[in-house]
Amino acid sequence: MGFLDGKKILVTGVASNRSIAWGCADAMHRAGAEIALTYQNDKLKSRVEDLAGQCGSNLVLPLDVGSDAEIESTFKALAEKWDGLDAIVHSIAFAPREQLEGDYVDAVTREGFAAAHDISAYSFAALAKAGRALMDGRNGALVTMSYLGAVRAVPNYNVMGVAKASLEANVRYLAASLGPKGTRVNAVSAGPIRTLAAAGIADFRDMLKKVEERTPLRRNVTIQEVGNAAAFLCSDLASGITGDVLYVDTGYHILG
Ligand code: 0WD
Repeated sequence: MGFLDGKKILVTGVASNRSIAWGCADAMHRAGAEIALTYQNDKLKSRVEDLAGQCGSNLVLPLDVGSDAEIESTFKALAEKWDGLDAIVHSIAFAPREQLEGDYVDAVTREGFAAAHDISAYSFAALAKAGRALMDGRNGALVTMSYLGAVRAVPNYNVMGVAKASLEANVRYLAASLGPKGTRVNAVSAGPIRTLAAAGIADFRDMLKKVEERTPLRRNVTIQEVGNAAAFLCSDLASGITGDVLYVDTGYHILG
């Protein structure tokens, strides 16, 4: 018996076996869930199909959240395979690389700001909207991935931190909006993890080292640990939790 037995979960944002989304899919599969994965573009297709196979799934769909038409067709394709959906994991972020280094005021541009907010924050609401019909009446859950830069000015994180603040506000507004239908909405705020997306942040290695030296548990978090927390939030064990941000960062956020 797994605590996600019988649940159907759509996991977005798998780009490699280092992706946080992969940690989520793997943890959820081990807890008994049936998994569908999405890939952003054709370059990632075969890699994501391989990973889906490792969690017992052959349901792999294209999804670029920058396109409304693609969001619509992904959920249409999902509805042809599944009669309902219990949870969506949103593990997607993007900002132009030049936004993620140096002084915030120097780096930020109208275009960079818009792109970061569109792909990293609006897309969560867009998935909630598109998935609503399939999730209706199932006491489902939405989970997204945030970072401490949403609430603190973290060097080099810049406009991505502003977009994460928007994402966390999105969690609260979506929770208020979808709660009456029984759908819960939460975020996991993960500590830094070396992934493809993290490689775009200047001095990321220093960030990992600084966390390791200071954080209460004296080590960085893993995608397995983030995946386990996301699995819990998607499960009935978390039935009383919505609109919240759960820190999975070996305790770093409590430090002064
Ligand atoms: O330290 C970290 N790695 C942390 C990441 C700490 C705290 C939070 N996060 C967040 C990220 O901001 C993101 O929201 O976790 C989420 C997942 O990030 P990740 O696992 O660190 O990164 P990665 O494995 O690169 O997956 C993110 C993927 C993209 O990968 P690349 O590197 O190719 O940009 O998001 C996907 C894409 O596959 N993505 C999109 N998917 C659909 N449509 C789009 C898009 N337009 N843009 C990016």
